[in-house]
Amino acid sequence: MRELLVTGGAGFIGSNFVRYVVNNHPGVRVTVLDKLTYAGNKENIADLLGERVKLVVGDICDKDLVDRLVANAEAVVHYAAESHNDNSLADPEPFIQTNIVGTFNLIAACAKFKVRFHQISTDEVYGDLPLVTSERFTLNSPYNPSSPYSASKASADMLVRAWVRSFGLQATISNCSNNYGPYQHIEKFIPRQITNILCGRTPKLYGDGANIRDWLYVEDHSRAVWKILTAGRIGETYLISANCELSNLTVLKMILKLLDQPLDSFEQVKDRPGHDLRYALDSSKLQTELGWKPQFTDFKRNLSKTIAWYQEHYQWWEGQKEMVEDEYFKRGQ
Ligand code: NAD
Ligand code: TDX
Repeated sequence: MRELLVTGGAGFIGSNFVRYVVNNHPGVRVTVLDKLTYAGNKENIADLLGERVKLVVGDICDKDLVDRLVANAEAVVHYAAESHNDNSLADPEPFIQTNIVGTFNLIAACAKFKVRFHQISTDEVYGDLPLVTSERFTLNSPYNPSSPYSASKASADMLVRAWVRSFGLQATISNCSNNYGPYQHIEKFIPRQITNILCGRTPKLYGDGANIRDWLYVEDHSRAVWKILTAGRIGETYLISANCELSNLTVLKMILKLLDQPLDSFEQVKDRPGHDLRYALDSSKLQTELGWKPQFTDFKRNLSKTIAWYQEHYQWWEGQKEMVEDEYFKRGQ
């Protein structure tokens, strides 16, 4: 793998992956294809741009551009997406375009030019689990998405599977749990609460905060994707998780404590419609077959590192804060 095309490489997880590749796999060159939507930021990869990393600003829905770039790649790692559930409830249309039509363009081009494809997906395609069980989603769990976002990701995964079977697409899929770490957009739960506190706003908890998410530090995700890309079996799906289940209330209280705030200094706001209760994934196939193990397993320590990153990068997020919070305010959140 010497020539990678990384879609969405200027977003949160994509930019962390590009950084991981540059730091750990010399000899690999990366072309990032990113539309630079509100969620994409050239700054995320600015220090990497040069001989090994190029940025093409463009849309995965642009067939001609996708064909041109895929024809020159050895593999495509597909991160580009509209990624926020709340936005998909307010305006689903861009999710259908980017997540479904955009993925279709990429896999059609990869099949045409015989280029290896890796689909980045989410645990949310499986729907949710009850709060009080030890059950986890496995590769046998049926797809049962709840929101327009997760339905669009599920649709994209299904297209990839069909292209593997019908057109011989050389593809793998990974479904990952909730990521956290540097460069995550401040619309998402953890950075929203950190930056709320840093700029004197009250943290906002949906409903009673009992909902559970399964947290993974973003660098562990990058290592897993590299393993699957280079050693995964074609046509297979791998689930990525570090078994770090925490309720939203627990995470919020950890953030408050790490920032020396009273533990009750948050506001309960309107719950998300259709709010998934609990996610949990069984990643044993990735662990036993490909030898991946999460390395960043101390959640409190990595949360603290993440808080420090937002403290040290005010200029990265403060320009967007008011706009993001105005949107939430309009939705009662
Ligand atoms: P993000 O919103 O931070 O980044 C998405 C990137 O895609 C941005 O840079 C944006 O500009 C780009 N993009 C959007 N539409 C595009 C288009 N039409 N053409 C080209 N580029 C476009 O998202 P993220 O949180 O980094 O998620 C990346 C991927 O990982 C997504 O596919 C998401 O479904 C998946 N995922 C995310 C999580 C998570 O916890 N955030 C967990 C599992 C899977
Ligand atoms: O202000 C908030 N208060 C709150 O209580 C926000 C923004 C969220 N929440 C809750 C909703 C969820 O239960 O926190 C939890 C996490 O919310 P998000 O950060 O919006 O993530 P989630 O909806 O779980 O989806 C994430 O993980 C799976 C990513 O955004 C998806 O792209 C990924 O597929």
